[in-house]
Amino acid sequence: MKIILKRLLVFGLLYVAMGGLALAQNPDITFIMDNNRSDGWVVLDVAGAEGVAELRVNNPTLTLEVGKRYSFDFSLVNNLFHPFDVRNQDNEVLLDQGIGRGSMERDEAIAFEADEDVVTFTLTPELAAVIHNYQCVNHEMMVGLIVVTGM
Ligand SMILES: [Cu+2]
Repeated sequence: MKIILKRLLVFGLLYVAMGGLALAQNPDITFIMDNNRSDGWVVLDVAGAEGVAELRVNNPTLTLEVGKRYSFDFSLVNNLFHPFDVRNQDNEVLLDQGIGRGSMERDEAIAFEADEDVVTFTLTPELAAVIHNYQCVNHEMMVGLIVVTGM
């Protein structure tokens, strides 16, 4: 009887742990991105939140909330021409879609993931404290501010 209970407990804990991990990897909010030639980033739509970016204008300010997990969907963007990154106020790269030079990419809590179509990260308090703008690596004009709420 005791063994059965222990097994149930172990499986229960495993189940909870794996559920927690899966949840941590799913974005709360997804920005569907496009580019207006090399003039600007454009947000076509946002899933999971409202009023956090003006849609279909160049380089809208993005409002992000501490603790949420964010995805940026670049399925419609050629990322070879328009690689995305996130920077601090001193223009230093924090998270980088392209070649992995961002200084906060290895932070486990941020759980940064990137490929040619999607960039995903969790806005931890540490990241929120320094995040400032999003930028196309190749085009100076493609830059927009990031505003943080919930600090
Ligand atoms: Cu670009």
